[in-house]
Amino acid sequence: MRSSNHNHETEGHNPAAEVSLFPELTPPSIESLAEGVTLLRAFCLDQAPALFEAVSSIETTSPFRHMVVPAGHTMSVAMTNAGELGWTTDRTGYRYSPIDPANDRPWPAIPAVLLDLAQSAAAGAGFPGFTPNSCLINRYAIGARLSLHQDKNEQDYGHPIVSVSLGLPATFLLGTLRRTDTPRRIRIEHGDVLVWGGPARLVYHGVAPIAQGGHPLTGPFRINITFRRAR
Ligand SMILES: O=C(O)CCC(=O)C(=O)O
Repeated sequence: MRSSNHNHETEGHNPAAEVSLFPELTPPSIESLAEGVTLLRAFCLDQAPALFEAVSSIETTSPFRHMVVPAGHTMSVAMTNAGELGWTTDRTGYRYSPIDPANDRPWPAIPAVLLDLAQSAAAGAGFPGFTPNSCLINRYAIGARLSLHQDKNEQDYGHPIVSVSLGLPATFLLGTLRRTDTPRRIRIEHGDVLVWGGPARLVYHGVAPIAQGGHPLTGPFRINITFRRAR
């Protein structure tokens, strides 16, 4: 559920505020942000608790961890994976691996509720027949961020990227194919799904530091689930 912007704490201040005690459902909508970039607002709002539960089950086998990038610093975002191939980074480079380096076991399978969502969101954004085999889960605490980057570790850029957001809102930085262009700032909320592919598959993108807050489902976190066809 989307949390209300109204303040319930000022007793007798504004009778209309009572209405906000009953959270409104945001109607789903489709926004084209650029050629090949589609924002499906509130696309998975009603499934959010089941999606979060699926993330919790993955986390019991392959816990969130803060990975180290080749340049040597530790990422502020905590990550884990599901699927045949998981994205990892360490001092030696970025790669997809069938094995979780934290426990030397295969990553957990992608739960059906996540896979179905990825496929229906991709189809809704104009990419039917998407068959992801990699599901990267990013957990942002307050202040965590992801700097501007391209997703280039996949073998075939013909497949889109599907990115599901739960919990705290974020400012998504949507760049272009040129790193030097100033990215647009797009507000992404709980239940939104962003899909990019085709001519936009290699756009630079990132996430601004997560603002202070709390969410009824995820507490002090934003959870982002991205689906890719890695090979
Ligand atoms: O958290 C997000 O919204 C974006 C995640 C992302 O850019 C990535 O996993 O490459």
